[in-house]
Amino acid sequence: MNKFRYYFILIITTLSLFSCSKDDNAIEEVPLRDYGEQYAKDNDSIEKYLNNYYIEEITNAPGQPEDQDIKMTKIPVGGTQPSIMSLLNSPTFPKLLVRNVDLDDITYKLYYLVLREGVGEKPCNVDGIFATYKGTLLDNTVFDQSFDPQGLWNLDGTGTRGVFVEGWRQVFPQFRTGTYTESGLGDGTLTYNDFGAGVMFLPSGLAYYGSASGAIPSYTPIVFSFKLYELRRNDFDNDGILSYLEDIDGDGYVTNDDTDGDGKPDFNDPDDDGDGFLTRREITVNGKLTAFDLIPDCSGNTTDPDRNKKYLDPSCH
Ligand SMILES: [Ca+2]
Ligand SMILES: [Ca+2]
Ligand SMILES: [Ca+2]
Ligand SMILES: [Ca+2]
Repeated sequence: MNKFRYYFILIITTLSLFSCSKDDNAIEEVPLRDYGEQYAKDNDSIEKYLNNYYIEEITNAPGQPEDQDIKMTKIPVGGTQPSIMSLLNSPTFPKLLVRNVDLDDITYKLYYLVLREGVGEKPCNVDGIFATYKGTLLDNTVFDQSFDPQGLWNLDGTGTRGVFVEGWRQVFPQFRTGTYTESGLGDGTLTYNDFGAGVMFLPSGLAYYGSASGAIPSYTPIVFSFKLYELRRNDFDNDGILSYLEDIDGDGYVTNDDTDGDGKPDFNDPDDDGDGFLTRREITVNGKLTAFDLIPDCSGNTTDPDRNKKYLDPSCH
């Protein structure tokens, strides 16, 4: 079960005009809907949107806050505008892509639009990201937005700006940050260019599912357009190895890498190789953490790029 998923208890207060009943106040745990059935409905709604809406405009304004803003509009009756769905796997940008996400015993098709990939680094799925976004329902009603490029969101779910939407963790690792420079105004204003920008179309199972959130009703698919400006590397388990460096298979996601097979992925396991010695202790020499690139294998080798670093080697500590 996904550790970031949370559940809720709906408290139902029954008010009776005939107040003698012992059942006046009952607390009832409402079971969540079947994930597969709900996903089928959500996917229908999302695909209908993708087939019936087109991209009316993508703002091209380098260095301006509105750069890469997108306006998606319903195709009018008789209209010949190409639908968003017609951009599926397009060789040019904007392109619509699909990512398969296995969760809750089903495989979600996660549609996302790439307006621009970005030129910088990719966040892993538990890093911090500096991003702006606009969230809408499938009728284009805006439920939330943030315009601050220096707003930090923690994909690992920690802190006051921890992200609880699984779709964000799935989509952001497919994009890159951009570049920024001082605006020259001397007031600390930054000008951003070439950042990653896109739109994600999330079934409720990859968003808030059975929980209503603000203006989002429960069991509702949602859409986020977003811009990824910068990132911050996290060390979720504080073992001295940044989370993104615990991505052993290099796919950009650290939740599927578990060196000792104990069910706790390396990014969330303080003893990665399960030898009983904490990773942090294995990479500390004379009270100082060894730089990641210089961590030796069991023989002391620090240069072979294919060496098995000692904190991942259970026969060595
Ligand atoms: Ca770590
Ligand atoms: Ca991985
Ligand atoms: Ca483990
Ligand atoms: Ca260890």
